[in-house]
Amino acid sequence: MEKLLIFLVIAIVAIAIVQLVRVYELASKMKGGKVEETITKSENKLNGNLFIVFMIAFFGSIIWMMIEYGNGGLGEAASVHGLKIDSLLTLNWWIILPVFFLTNTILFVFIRMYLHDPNRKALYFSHSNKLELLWTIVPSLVLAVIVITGLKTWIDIMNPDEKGTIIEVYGEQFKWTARYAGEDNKLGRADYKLITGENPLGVITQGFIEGAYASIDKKISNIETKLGENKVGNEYTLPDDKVKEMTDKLESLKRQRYRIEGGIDKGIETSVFKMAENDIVVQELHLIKDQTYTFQFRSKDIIHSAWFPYFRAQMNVVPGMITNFTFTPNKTTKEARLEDFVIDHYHKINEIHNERRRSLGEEDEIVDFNFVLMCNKICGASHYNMQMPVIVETEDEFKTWVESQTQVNGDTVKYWGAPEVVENK
Ligand SMILES: [Cu+2]
Repeated sequence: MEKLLIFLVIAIVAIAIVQLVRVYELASKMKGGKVEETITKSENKLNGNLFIVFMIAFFGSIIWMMIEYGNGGLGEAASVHGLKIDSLLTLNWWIILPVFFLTNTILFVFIRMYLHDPNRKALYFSHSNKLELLWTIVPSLVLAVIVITGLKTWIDIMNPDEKGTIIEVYGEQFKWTARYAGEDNKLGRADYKLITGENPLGVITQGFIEGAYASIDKKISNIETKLGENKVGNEYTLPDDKVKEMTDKLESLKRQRYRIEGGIDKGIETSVFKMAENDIVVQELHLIKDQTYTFQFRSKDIIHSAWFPYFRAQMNVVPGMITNFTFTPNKTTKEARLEDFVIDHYHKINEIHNERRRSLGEEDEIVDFNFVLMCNKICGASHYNMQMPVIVETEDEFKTWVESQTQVNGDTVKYWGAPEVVENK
C-alpha cells in the first residue's frame, strides 16, 4: 500500500511538471517569446556538450559494472563444460563490446559535431552499393561466427560422449531430494501413488507396495468397524452426512488400492523392483571430482528449474516427464574455498552476515563456501529458499559419506567403486 502511494505521488508530480512546462510554452508563445527557430547557438552548444557528459558517465558506469560484477559473482566455472560456456561468453563479449562502444561514441559525438547550423545545407546522398554490401556482409559474418560457435558448444554440452553415474534430482515445493542409483547404476521406478513420509519419492519396491496395501487396508478396516458398530438392522445411527462422508472415503481408499494393484503391482517384472532396492535417497548431493554424472530430474508438483550456478548447468524440472543433464565437476569444494575470488567474496558475505547477527545480539558465525543446487523458476512463497548443498570431494571422502547412508531396502550402503564408463547412445 505504501509503495502504491509513493508511486502515485511520483506519477502525479511527473504529470504536474509536464503540464507546467506546457503552460509555460503557451504563455511564452502568446508573449511572442522564443520559438524553436530562435534557440541560440550557445544553448545548442550546451545541449551538445551535455550529450558528451552523458556519454562519459554512461560508459563509465558500464565499465565499472563490468569490473565489479563481470563474472556474475560466480568465479571460475567448476565443471568441464562450464569452462566452455564461459569462453563462449567471453568470445561474445569481445565481439559485442567494441561494436557497442563504437556505435554509441559515434551517436553522441556526431550530435556534438553537427549542431544545428542554419547556414548548412544537408548533403543529398541517395545510394551506394559499396556501403550496402559492407553493412550487409560484415554483420552476417559476425553473426555467423556467434551462431556457429554457440551451436557447436550447445551440441557438445547436450550430447556428452559418456553417460555418468546416475542421480535423480526430485523437485517439489520447496525442497530438493536426491536419489543415487547405487551399485547397478540403475534407478528403480517410482510412482506418485506410493509417496509417503518414509518414501518421499514414491520408489517402487515390493516392500513399499506391501506397506501401501497395509496402510490402506488398515484405514479401510477402521472405517468398516466404525460403520458396523453404528448399525442397527439396516439403519445407521450416525447422521446421514457423516455416513456419506465415511462411505465416500471407503470407496476412495478401495480405488487407491485398486490403482496400485492394477497400475504398479501387476505387469512389471521383479527386476524393476530389484533395481530400486539399492537406491539411496539423500538430502545432500555428494559428487566425486572428475567423475561424470548424469542427473535425471523429476517434479512432484509444478515446474521447477534445477540450477547449479557454479557448474554452469540448468535444466527445467517438469511434472510428468524426466529431463536430464550430464556434467563433470572439476574441482572439489575444498579447492574452490582456496580460490582468491571465493575468499574475497565470502569475506564480504561474512562481514555482512555477522554485522546483522551482532545487531540481533547473536554470536558471530563463519559461513563457508559451498556449491549449491537452487531452484531457478519462481515456484511459490519459499522459492528463494529451495536449495540443496552440493559437496564435491575425493573418492575416499565420498566413500565415507555414502557408507553412512541407508539404502531404500533399509540396508547400509557398501561403496561400489567408480562406475564403468558407458558410451552414450
Ligand atoms: Cu522451485
